[in-house]
Amino acid sequence: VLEIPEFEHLSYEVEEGIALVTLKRPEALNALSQSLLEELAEIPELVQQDPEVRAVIFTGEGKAFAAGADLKEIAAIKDPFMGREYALFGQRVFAEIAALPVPTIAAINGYALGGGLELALACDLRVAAKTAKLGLPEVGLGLIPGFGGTQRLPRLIGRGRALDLIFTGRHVDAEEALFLGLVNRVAEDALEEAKKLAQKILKNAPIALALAKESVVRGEGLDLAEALEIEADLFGYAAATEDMKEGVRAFLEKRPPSFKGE
Ligand code: CO8
Repeated sequence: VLEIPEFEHLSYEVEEGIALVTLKRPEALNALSQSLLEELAEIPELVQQDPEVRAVIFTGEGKAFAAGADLKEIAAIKDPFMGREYALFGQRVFAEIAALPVPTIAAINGYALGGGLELALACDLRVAAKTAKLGLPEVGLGLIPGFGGTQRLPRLIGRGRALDLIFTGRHVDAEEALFLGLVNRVAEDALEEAKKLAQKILKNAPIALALAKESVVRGEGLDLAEALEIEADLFGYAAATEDMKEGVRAFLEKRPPSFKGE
């Protein structure tokens, strides 16, 4: 039986294969305090221990997804070593989220700024509410993005577009975020739309989903020839699954497939 810890700053619920992680510090616009980050750090293990969980959605309570790292704590950083440790801690937490084998979606219900946007960038997909505002305002505070933003944003939307956001620190609305490729979908209700997207994804073969993600993630940063070899290896694994036989048989028999994750 899985022990779900008592969280103070977030909630964790699993429903129909989807784990929902809700940041709960609405009084501080879900600013990522050290204690909130420590709780977030427990999520990847919880997800991986539970075979029922086939997708994860991150969202925020109230009017923000997360308005960044906690500026009261940042104000206490005294020297470069402390700053570096602080950045490394957040980076490690987000790297573990990014490395989850199941699809992850950020349901951006409101502000996603600084560390908040960096959490969304560590997810595979992003769905924004029409009223959401996204940005990396760090340079306006004399800082730079430190939880992965200078690396994940240019990889996602390209260097020029990323540097526009990083240099100006401006907030972009959902419509512009969609145009930039920063979010995948815009909807009235980000969480509802994220759930629909997860349900659609979960109709597909689970091993194939994990292998597809692995191929994309491992290929990043490699040259094309090496990355294509990884794709071929992983394609081989997928082709040897029971689900592959079922998927192809179902197509030929003109019926929906019934995948077992085998
Ligand atoms: N940290 C702490 N508290 C916050 C934060 C935050 N990031 N954001 C908002 N709050 C608090 C406010 O202080 C306020 O508290 P109180 O009611 O006690 O005064 C409460 O949340 C509500 O906020 P506002 O009254 O400001 O709400 P508005 O609707 O007027 O404005 C904004 C909303 C525009 C989102 C505004 O709150 C804002 O600009 N927040 C700061 C956004 C920001 O700059 N984020 C980036 C932080 S830096 C960062 O994330 C770096 C990550 C990498 C770190 C690595 C470093 C080594």
